[in-house]
Amino acid sequence: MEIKILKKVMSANDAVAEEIADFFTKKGVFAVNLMGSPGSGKTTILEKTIEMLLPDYRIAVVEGDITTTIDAEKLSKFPIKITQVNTLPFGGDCHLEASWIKDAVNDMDMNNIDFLFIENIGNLVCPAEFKTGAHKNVLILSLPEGEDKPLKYPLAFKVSQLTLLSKLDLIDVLDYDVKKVEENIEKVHPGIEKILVSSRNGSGMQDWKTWLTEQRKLMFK
Ligand SMILES: Nc1nc2c(ncn2[C@@H]2O[C@H](COP(=O)(O)OP(=O)(O)O)[C@@H](O)[C@H]2O)c(=O)[nH]1
Ligand SMILES: [Mg+2]
Repeated sequence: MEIKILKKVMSANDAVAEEIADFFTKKGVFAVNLMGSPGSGKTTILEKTIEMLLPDYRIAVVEGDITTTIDAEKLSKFPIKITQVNTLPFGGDCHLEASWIKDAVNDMDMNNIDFLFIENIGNLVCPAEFKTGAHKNVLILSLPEGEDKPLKYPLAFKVSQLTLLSKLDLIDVLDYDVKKVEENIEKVHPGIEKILVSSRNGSGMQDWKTWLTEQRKLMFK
């Protein structure tokens, strides 16, 4: 019985996700869902990404957090549209549901927007289970989290099209094996793209920008 209810919830979410994905496609909005642990560097990457994409592209952001508007405030210095979604009023959920994204974008004028970035709630479990309507899922795994996380949290990697391995600048102080983490990612999602980045020293950030702009072109060619 319980399983039946869960399936219903999931399929209802999938239906809304499909509806808003179509809406984004019709509007020419390329929507990217950023997932990762708390502190993996999602907001900092978003900040650097917005800096790289402005003024050539028009940007909107949906910021997800259980509570607070801290991340949205960090991004408020940019000439972009931002809507904060807090899940505390809905019971403090650890993921964003498609219907909340729908409400959030209904509050923004999505005409003349090139990129929508969704910063999902920080964790490697629940966000992977709920489609948001984004065209692409990007998983951000920071080096300090360890090489084994793809094996422990496989779904987040399976549902993503790109892994950003973040905080590359810390590699020398960590006893970190890039080859090992890449092998572990390959085990759970063979062929997934991977880019090593650092928001601190900018390495890999041009490759990430190229990925975004190329994927957008492919979507709307
Ligand atoms: N060394 C280093 N620290 C970073 C990098 N990116 C983010 N941080 C730091 O990691 C912490 C968490 O970053 P934040 O962007 O808030 O992560 P979020 O919780 O995933 O949004 C902050 O103290 C950032 O300054 C990076 O590339 N290198
Ligand atoms: Mg954040």
